Amino acid sequence: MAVDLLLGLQWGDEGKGKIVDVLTKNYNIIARFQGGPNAGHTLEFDGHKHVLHTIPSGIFHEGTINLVGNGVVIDPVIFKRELDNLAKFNLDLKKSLLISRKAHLILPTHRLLDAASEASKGKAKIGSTLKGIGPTYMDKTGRNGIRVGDLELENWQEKYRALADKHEAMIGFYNVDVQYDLADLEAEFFKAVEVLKNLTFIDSEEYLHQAQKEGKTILAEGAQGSLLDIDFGTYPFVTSSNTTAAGACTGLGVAPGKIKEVFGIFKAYTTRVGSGPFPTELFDEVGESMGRIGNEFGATTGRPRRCGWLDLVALRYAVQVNGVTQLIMMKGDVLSGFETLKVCTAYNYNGETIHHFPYNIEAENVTPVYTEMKGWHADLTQMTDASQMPQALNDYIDFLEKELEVPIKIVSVGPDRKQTIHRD
Ligand code: 2SA
Ligand code: MG
Repeated sequence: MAVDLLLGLQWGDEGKGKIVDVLTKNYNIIARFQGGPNAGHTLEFDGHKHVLHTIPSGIFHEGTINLVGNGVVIDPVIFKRELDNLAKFNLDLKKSLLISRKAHLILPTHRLLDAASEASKGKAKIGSTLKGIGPTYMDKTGRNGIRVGDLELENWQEKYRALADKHEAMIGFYNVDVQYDLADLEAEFFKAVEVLKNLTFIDSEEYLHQAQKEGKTILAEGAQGSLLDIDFGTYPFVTSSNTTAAGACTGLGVAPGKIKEVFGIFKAYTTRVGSGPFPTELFDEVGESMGRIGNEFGATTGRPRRCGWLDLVALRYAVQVNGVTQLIMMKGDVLSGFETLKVCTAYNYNGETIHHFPYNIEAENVTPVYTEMKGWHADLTQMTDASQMPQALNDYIDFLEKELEVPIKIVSVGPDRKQTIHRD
């Protein structure tokens, strides 16, 4: 049985959480493969809004198994908070939420190191979510990390102490003002670890292997977006994991040949939160209205997101790196009411027109080349069928499909589960 994959094609916040929730009925298992509590996956149904950070977005469906894969980094403190928020749903989490023993733990000192590193960079800061993501992945690749499976061993606290002490010394080296009370943070951490230990830890690669043999359907859920990938994103303004398709293989232990559909999600425009290049960013009232109408604020940090036109150079690159087989367009409803829409189809790069995503993207060397399209005025949010969509929206979609050479199968017209139009 194959594994399908769902990932963001821009700088995150494309709406992965909503679509995983919509697609969950087709799958037995939803598995997160990278990132951690830097993610904010927002789901809306029955008039309620839920933000998930580490827990996979299939959690509200009875009978679905939700797996936190080995490629994920877990902060027990935030995880406990997520569990507390789920308490009112009476879910059987011991059964429906499984955690890979090989997933790494975010320690309180990883968060402090993130803060110290950002403070030391001044204006050049990454604009991280300050959740300790970078330092935790550094300890993973530096072979110093503490993993979920270690919590089952007798001596894990010794390992913890040694690592936390080293981190404290490192924080000192940054020579910046980071205020903290480690005793308090640790008390909270150890309490949360005990809660985490009540859940089911598994050898997840083996579990997924068996599940595939039994014909179970699996959806791998990505976090952040392809342009934040540690290898293919706008480095150094990226996150510290592989957010692209390959990350699902290493983050779950699934072989490349087992991956079938790759669902690529994008917004009908573009947003970015945190620092880094963004060629189609708008600094005028158009960008401001996208942010206001689209309610563009970080789901984890509450930071306002930067907004701009759709960038097909970047999107084509993401489609290519991921091998996207089906596209899903989000937030078309936010563009309702604009007289003209612009879509970037190429870059003017150091005086030359290019169609690929270049190595060095900085405001001074990239000017987007735009194609203008007619906007639409209809309110899309009540639409349920493709036949109701205005002609200008159909033209917009046709244009994108031609440029990207991949069909757009779903158009989302609002945050609710029900505001989802399937196109065949
Ligand atoms: P980090 O914390 O080390 O991963 O930050 C590195 C960069 O990655 C960006 N990043 C994100 N971008 C968009 N959405 C993310 N999740 C939250 C959300 C973000 C929030 O869903 O809104 O609430 O601010 C996410 N996570 C990481 C980050 O902005 C840095 O540019
Ligand atoms: Mg998000």
